[in-house]
Amino acid sequence: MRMTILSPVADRLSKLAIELPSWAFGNSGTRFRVFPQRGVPRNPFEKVADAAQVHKHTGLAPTVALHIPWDRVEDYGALAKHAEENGVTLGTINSNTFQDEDYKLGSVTHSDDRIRQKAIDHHFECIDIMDQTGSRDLKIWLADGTNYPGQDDMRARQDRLADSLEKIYARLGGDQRMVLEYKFFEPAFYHTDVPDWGTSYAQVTALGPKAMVCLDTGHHAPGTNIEFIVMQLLRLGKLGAFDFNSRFYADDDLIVGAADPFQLFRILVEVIRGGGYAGPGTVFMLDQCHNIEDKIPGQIRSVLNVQEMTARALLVDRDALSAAQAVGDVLTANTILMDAFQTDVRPALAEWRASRGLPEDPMRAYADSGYAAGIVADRVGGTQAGWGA
Ligand code: AOS
Ligand code: ZN
Ligand code: ZN
Repeated sequence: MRMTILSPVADRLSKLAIELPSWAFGNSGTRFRVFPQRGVPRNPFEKVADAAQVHKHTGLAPTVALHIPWDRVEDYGALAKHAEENGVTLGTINSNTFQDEDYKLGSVTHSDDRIRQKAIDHHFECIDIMDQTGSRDLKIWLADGTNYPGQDDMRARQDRLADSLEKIYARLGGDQRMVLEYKFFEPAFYHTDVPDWGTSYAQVTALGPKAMVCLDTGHHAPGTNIEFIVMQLLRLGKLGAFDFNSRFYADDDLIVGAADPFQLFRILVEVIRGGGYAGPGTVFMLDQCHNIEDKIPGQIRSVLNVQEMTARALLVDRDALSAAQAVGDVLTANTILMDAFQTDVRPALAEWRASRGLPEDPMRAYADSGYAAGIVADRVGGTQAGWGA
């Protein structure tokens, strides 16, 4: 086996595991139009089956995240069993307090106790589901915020947020965790109640060790140094999860690494540097939508992009880098980093896959498998699952 480039990092590379979002497989779109695709899943069982295809061809995606109520089923034990039969397991449970009329002015931050309790109860339901699926993590992203200055008291909302999260946190089992995602805009545009990593960090730190921050790579202002935030959260022991995707303008939810592979590389360098790689502490999730491209190949491309940039980040010569940094050799230090980034690892990764009984070219293997034609033929009738279904 050659694999000369990757030999020194092959073991670490084999630890890469990426969690897929069930919603990436359903119909999706923008606020202008949803473009339905033929053969998309009609229910959570079919979403899990499609996600399993990604793992089958790449060996990189052993878990699937669910979104409640989109993925609500009668029997979560049956869904977990179905996942296992397909070679994957169920992962993070995502709560959803953004599609209910009651939450127009807020959910866990709402000034009306009835609505706030309803949002808290929804999270209790999510924790009950975690008990049945064996999931460890509850992911909370909130659409809460305001559109106009003066619309509501930001300070009071922050206090209600803390109180609600405390109640949800108290429900978590011994091995369960909560990850709190931040986003500085949309759907609220004047302020959001969890706009940035600092707010998420302050809130989860007040709760305790089972609460962590979730960093969605699409949720920052243009020009933000995301890898600095990664470094800081790992340093503080609070980077619980990533939502990986890529953006040109806003929360584009495009294929990770599509817009800026170098940024993905820089993020992964800091993850590895900070001890966040391949441990239980920091989950690598995707949060993407495939509005115009085919969904399963879109996910395959995404996990391969993460693998490729992980391989390059693992190749950074740490000893040489530290030595150059220690003597203030600016250009050598930068060259060491760029050498790793500019290494073409694709042929070595194809060999790496072959050595593990995986297809050298997962995109081609999926295309040749006939699965796509099979689901188009089989999944006729019924409502195609998508956002809100
Ligand atoms: C929203 O912008 C967030 O990224 C959330 O993670 C959300 O739950 C996810 O995008 C599903 O819509
Ligand atoms: Zn997200
Ligand atoms: Zn988002």
